[in-house]
Amino acid sequence: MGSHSVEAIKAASGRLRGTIGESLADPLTGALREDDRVLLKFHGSYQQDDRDVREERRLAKLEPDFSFMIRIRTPGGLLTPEQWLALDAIARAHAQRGLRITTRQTIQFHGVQKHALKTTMQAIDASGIDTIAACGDVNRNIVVAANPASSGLHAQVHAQAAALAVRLLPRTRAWHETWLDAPPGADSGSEHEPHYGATYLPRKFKIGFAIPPWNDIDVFAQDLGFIAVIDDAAGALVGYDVVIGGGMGATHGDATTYPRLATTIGSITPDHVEAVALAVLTTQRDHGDRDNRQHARLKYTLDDRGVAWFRGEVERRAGLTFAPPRAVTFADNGDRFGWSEDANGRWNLGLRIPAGRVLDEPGAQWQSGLRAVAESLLAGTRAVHKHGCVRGELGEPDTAGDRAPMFRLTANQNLVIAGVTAAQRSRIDALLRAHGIDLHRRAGPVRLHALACVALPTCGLAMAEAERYLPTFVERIEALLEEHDLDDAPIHLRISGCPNGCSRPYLGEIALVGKAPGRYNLLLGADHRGQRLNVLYRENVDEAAILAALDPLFSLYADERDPGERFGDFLLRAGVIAPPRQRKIPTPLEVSA
Ligand code: SRM
Ligand code: SF4
Repeated sequence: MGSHSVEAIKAASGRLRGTIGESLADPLTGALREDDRVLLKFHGSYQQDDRDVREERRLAKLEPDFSFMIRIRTPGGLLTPEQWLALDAIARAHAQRGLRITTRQTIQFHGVQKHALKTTMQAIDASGIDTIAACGDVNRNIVVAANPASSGLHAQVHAQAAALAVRLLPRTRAWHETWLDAPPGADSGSEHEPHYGATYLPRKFKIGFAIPPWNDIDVFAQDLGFIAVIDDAAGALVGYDVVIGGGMGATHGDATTYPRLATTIGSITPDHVEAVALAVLTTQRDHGDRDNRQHARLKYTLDDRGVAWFRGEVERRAGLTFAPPRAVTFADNGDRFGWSEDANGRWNLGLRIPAGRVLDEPGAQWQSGLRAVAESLLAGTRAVHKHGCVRGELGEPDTAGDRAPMFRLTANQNLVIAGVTAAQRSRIDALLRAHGIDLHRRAGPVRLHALACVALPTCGLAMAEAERYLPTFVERIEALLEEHDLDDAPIHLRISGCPNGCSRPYLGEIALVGKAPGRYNLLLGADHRGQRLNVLYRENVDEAAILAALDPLFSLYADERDPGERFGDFLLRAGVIAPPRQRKIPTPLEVSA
């Protein structure tokens, strides 16, 4: 659907209501009307169909096997054990394929039938969560460094992100009226949208908060990123470096679309986060391309207008002048696995969930195992932690939120079971072992860090498998690495089923980007810090060709790497790959030029 029609649908929608109610009530089809499909995204849901049976049903003259994906909104990925249990129950009652932890720290349900959409939304609401603005041309789920053990200032950064998430919510009550049958107000259909206006943003908009040295949210892939600047001596959060214009999406064969690392535009004190976020968002709202959705993300506005213009516009709107940035270097953009202790003396477990899919499988009962963990945490803490995590919040603003047991989703599709006592820790270990889901103890580094987007069978844009191919491909890579005595090499692998880049593949040391069934572009040489893009190495190749291309490179790496040198960095140093077009984040000097 072109930009003009999407813009027209938004404008005529009565603040995102459209005729979704009538579409839902139509018993003759499992689908929604076309315009309502566009609007449904703003409510956190996508109409999809099972692509595995699409052709078979077409031949049988049946309509596609329609169902809906629902994405909840969990700023910073924070869920109480009660909420985890509620979501688990929803998945079993109304969805297929369990729960799916996404690369933006939230959960998706797949396979919800049209007739069950409303009940499912109501069940989500009853758990104190909603799906407002989880998709659509608005600010999406805000991602925040996931592990409380990453910094003593973790809770403070989370609280700030939480406040921003609430501030940037659309004001329309369309979600409440459509799904909860809330009575219309006097202004229903024409609510004042102070930040968005009647047509919302030209495109999706993404914000992330990183806490160095960990870049587990890939801050340079965000439209707007805040990198915490911490005075270690004082143990204080002194500000944020602000980065803008990151994004992964591209289209095969269209050089006007490209992945881009965010550019650092300056530094601010913590009290300016909201003003800067609003200034960046409204600059993009007013100047982003509303004629061409392929060119509508902030990264293109920034490249078209120039960094100096954009920064000036943000300074004017926010009423401040940026200080020079600190230009932080990160240590790693993966998650950390296993137990670590945080500043509150609580234990946090980084738990690997392959491709984020929480589902019982032979030998690994992810869904039952995590349910058992949540139940056991609840049994121990019901007395002290009875209110749960209210929608839009990230726990209490003080450090109490970090002391209560929580399920923290990571932007690498994993889970941190957070804030537990030493006694709870051993109980959790036993439960994970009993359900065969203690992968963090058993898996090699490639398996631990690999990401794959959903792709087939639900994603309408997938050109090749990703999530379903990950286990096979990881096995092949592990076997090849073993032949070169590289079993311990912590190489970051990312697979996407198409160039939109939902697993942020352009930041993988090895990445496959789907081109056609069984065929991928092979990209190599990003760093492991999320600060350098990879480059195309082989185009449109199958598995045999991918492994044949990697075999000599692993051999070279085994023989010639410097101590501790990572695979992506080695490929660049050894001249195997040319420097990527946008090789690194610009230095402050380059920014001001
Ligand atoms: Fe994504 C579209 C899944 C993170 C870039 N993404 C889609 C859709 C909704 C397909 C569609 O439009 O019909 C996919 C639904 C598949 C399904 O069956 O569930 C989809 N994206 C996902 C998730 C579930 C991937 C995952 O395996 O975890 C992630 C959900 C995030 C969330 O919870 O909000 C997801 N998508 C991302 C990311 C990563 C990130 O945000 O850190 C990116 C790259 C960053 C960026 O935005 O540039 C990303 N998704 C896209 C794009 C390309 C946007 C662009 O600028 O061109 C599309 C296509 C589009 O918007 O037209 C897309
Ligand atoms: Fe679908 Fe492509 Fe995103 Fe994968 S990268 S989920 S195939 S849109």
